[in-house]
Amino acid sequence: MKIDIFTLFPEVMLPYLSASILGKAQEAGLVDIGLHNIRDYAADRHSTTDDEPFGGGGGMVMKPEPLFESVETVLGDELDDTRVLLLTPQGRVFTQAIAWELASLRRIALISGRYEGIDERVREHLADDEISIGDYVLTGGELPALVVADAVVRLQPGALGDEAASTQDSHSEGLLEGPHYTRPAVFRGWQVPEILRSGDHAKIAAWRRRQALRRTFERRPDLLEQVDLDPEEAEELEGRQDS
Ligand code: JD8
Repeated sequence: MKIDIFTLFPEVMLPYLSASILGKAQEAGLVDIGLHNIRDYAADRHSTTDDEPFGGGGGMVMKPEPLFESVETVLGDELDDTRVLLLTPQGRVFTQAIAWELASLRRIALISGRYEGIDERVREHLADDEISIGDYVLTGGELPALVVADAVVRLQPGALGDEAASTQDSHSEGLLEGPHYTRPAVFRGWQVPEILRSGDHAKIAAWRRRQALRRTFERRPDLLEQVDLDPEEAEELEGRQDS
């Protein structure tokens, strides 16, 4: 898969892209991430990328020309075969389902904006889709682009070690994870649940499933609507409503 990122701050994104799972996946040849400085595609002597808003008001607006020029130059005749995504607070909220959808594409482009806003013609005529990573306000689209890249790259086949297999299996998908423990078995008097040390793998799997269901029910009941529960599980959670 190929991911191109367009930003005014490639130097702040590079260290994270080079380290982490994103760096490993690139070294393994699972993904090729291109970083492009939008300023390099500004036409004027001062490489201007922002300007005052038509109609007045505070703040600056990102100019359309450097954005169109950078994306069209880098993508060339692949523009039509690339999903161009704009990261903005007005986008549809990023979910694991969107991550899976993007992970299946051959090529995506992520546009990270800055300033108070982006010229509307970028939304209308350059981007295919607009994504927000959540309902809080950041100063720019760099962190959102890294978040999307991370979530998408870890879904590439072979991107993680064996640990991936267990968290990507359909069984636990859509649920919050239950508790995890490691050594020591007793820490400051706090015991690891006996069942996890019993060696009974069937019982352990059943316990983990119940823990995940309970935690999801307590903290994120909205998530359960998307999860396939078997009849016994549904009945047990039903019973919890009154307890
Ligand atoms: C891109 C500029 C800052 C946004 C005025 C200054 C995403 N979930 C998210 N929260 N925030 C962003 C985001 C914020 C951005 C830009 C993404 C470009 N800003 C602006 C509007 C209000 N501030 C985001 N994805």
